[in-house]
Amino acid sequence: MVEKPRIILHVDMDSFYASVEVREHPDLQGRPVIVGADPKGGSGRGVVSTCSYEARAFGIRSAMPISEAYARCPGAVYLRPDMRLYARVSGEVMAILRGYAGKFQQVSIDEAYLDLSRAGSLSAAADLARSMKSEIRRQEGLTCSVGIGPNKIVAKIASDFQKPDGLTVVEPGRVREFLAPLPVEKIPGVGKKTGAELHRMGIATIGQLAGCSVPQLLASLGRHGVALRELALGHDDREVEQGGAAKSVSRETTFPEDTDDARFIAGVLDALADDLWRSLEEEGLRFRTLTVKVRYQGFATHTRSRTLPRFSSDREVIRRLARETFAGFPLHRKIRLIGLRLSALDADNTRQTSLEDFAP
Ligand code: TTP
Ligand code: MG
Repeated sequence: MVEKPRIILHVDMDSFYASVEVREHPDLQGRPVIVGADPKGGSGRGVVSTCSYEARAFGIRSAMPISEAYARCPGAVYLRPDMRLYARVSGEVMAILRGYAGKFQQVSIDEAYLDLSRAGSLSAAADLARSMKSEIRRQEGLTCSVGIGPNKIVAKIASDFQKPDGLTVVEPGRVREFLAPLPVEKIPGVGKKTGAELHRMGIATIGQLAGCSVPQLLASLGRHGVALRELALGHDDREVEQGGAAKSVSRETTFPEDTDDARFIAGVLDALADDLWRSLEEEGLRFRTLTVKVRYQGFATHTRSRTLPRFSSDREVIRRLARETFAGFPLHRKIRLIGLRLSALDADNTRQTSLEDFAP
C-alpha cells in the first residue's frame, strides 16, 4: 500500500514584535514602526529586531544596523523591544494553534509546525488554516502567514511565500515546480556565507541547487551542501515533534587566558546570565534549574546545579543563583572556561519565583 502523504502546516506571525506594538498603540497603524536598539539620532549602535511592513518599504530589515535604518527613515517610530509583552502574546497565539493539531511544535517565538495529516485532505487542512487565521485575528488582533505542504521544508517556505496575511498550499505533485524559481536564500540554513558560495558556483535558485551534482556540492560545501540539495529537492522527513520547545539553554565562554580574578569572573557570569535571560524571554520560557560548569587549567571539568522551589524568568534571580552556585567551586587552580545552563524549562504562566522569594 502506498503511504498517504503527510499534511504539514507552518505558521509564522507577520512582523511579530512590530505588529504587537501597533496592536497596543493603534495610533501607530499604517506608520513605519521599527523595534530595536535606540537610534540616538543616527549615532546609535545595535540593530533592528524587526519592523512593520510600512518600514520595509524603505528597505529596512531585521538585523540591519539601527543607524542605517535611521538614515533610511528618520521619521519612523523607533521602539525598544518589550520582550515580556511579546512572550505573553506568543503564549496566547501558541495556545490557539495547539488546539488545531494532535501534533504541534513551537519552533520560535512566532512560528510553529502542525501535523494536520488527520484532516485527510489538503482542502480540509486549508479550511483549518483559514479558521486558525481568523481566530488569531479576532482574539489577538494579529495576522499570520501559513504554508501547507507534504513536509516541514515545503510548509516553511510556503508560509513565507505570500507574506503578510498569506495562505499558500503546495500539492505534493507540485513541490519541485513551486520551489524551483525561488532564490536559494529561501532555504533555512542558507545564510550569507553559504549563499555567497552557491552564487560563486552559479547557483542562484532552488531549482539550480536541486540540479547540482552531489560531488560538486561535496567539494565546495561538504555534507552541508548535500543536505541543502535534499531540501532543494523538497525532501524532508523530519517529524513534527510534540513539545519541541528547548529542553535547556546554555552559554559558555573560554577565557583568553586562564584566570583566578574573582571580579573578572563575576562580570563574565553576569554577562552569561543576562544572555540566558534574554533567550528565556525570547522563547517565553521559565526555568527551575541552573547549572554552572567550570573547566580548570589542565581541562578538569566540574558542574554544580541548584534548583529553585518555583519557576522563574527573572534576570536578577539568574544572576544571583549563578554567583551563589559558582561560590561552591574551590579556586585552587586558575579557570579556563565557565558555562551556565538553565534547564527544567516551562512555557506556561506558573507563579514565578521573584527576588523576594529568594530567601538567602
Ligand atoms: P521573523 O518571523 O523572522 O520576522 P517577523 O515576524 O518580524 O516578520 P515576518 O513577517 O517576515 O515574519 O522573526 C520573529 C521575531 O523575532 C521578530 O518579530 C523579531 C525577532 N527577530 C529579532 O529580534 N532579530 C532578527 O534578526 C529576526 C530575524 C527576528
Ligand atoms: Mg514572523
